[in-house]
Amino acid sequence: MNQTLIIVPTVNERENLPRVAQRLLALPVDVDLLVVDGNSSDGTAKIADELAASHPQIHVLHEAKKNGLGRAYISGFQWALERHYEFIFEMDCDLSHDPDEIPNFLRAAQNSDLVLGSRYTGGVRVLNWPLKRLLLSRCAGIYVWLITGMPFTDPTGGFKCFRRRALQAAGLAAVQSDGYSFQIEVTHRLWRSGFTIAEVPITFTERVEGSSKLTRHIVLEAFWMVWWLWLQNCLRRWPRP
Ligand SMILES: Nc1nc2c(ncn2[C@@H]2O[C@H](COP(=O)(O)OP(=O)(O)OP(=O)(O)O)[C@@H](O)[C@H]2O)c(=O)[nH]1
Ligand SMILES: [Mg+2]
Repeated sequence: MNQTLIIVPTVNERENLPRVAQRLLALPVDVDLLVVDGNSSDGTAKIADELAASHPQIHVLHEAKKNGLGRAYISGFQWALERHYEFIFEMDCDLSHDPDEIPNFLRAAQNSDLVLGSRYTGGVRVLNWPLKRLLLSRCAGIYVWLITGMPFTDPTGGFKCFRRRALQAAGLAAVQSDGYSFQIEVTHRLWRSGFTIAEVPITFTERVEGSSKLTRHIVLEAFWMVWWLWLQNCLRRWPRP
């Protein structure tokens, strides 16, 4: 068993999953892959099972239904904590996140509890997004900072690496949200408890295959969740002393 686990949630990622798996297995560092499939209707789960049957580094969790990104990651994190993984990644299965950037995260994770991939640190690195999506993402980051004080440039991003100790302390059972809000909530729980969080620059590319699962509900959930997080931190805009 490797020290590093890449958790990849999937809903209808038939075209992308084999490519993601192949890119991960070709990395210069050894990693395991956990696919958490939300009952895809396009055969993704079968592809995942076939990949797992031929590669001992690949594992699959099958959810009974599409439960949202947050639930998928929480199942994946619990699976990882029941085993001995030290570096536990979140990564999308749409190739928006470049697997070749994983070694940069691992380097930063030597001295951090959580490493966030950021599209916006030191300039904007987003390819093929409409201006509307880019503005939504940038405004979300500024909004999170204004309300909660959390100073990261890309708090809604979903390419990140947790150290085992951070996930153990994150109180996953109490996490409420999905989608972008899930990303903000888990990072906020660690930030307000004083964990060390680093950002590494990433380049984000709009998906070519499959379709986005972003909905209006996901955006609204994040809008309100930010206020709830500020309340949970006793109206403080800084970590607990
Ligand atoms: N298991 C599971 N996976 C999901 C669910 N919703 C989305 N995913 C997967 O989570 C990853 C991120 O979803 P995307 O649709 O790319 O959403 P996004 O990255 O927030 O939005 P875009 O920027 O538009 O791509 C993809 O690999 C999806 O297949 C879900 O409810 N359950
Ligand atoms: Mg995506």
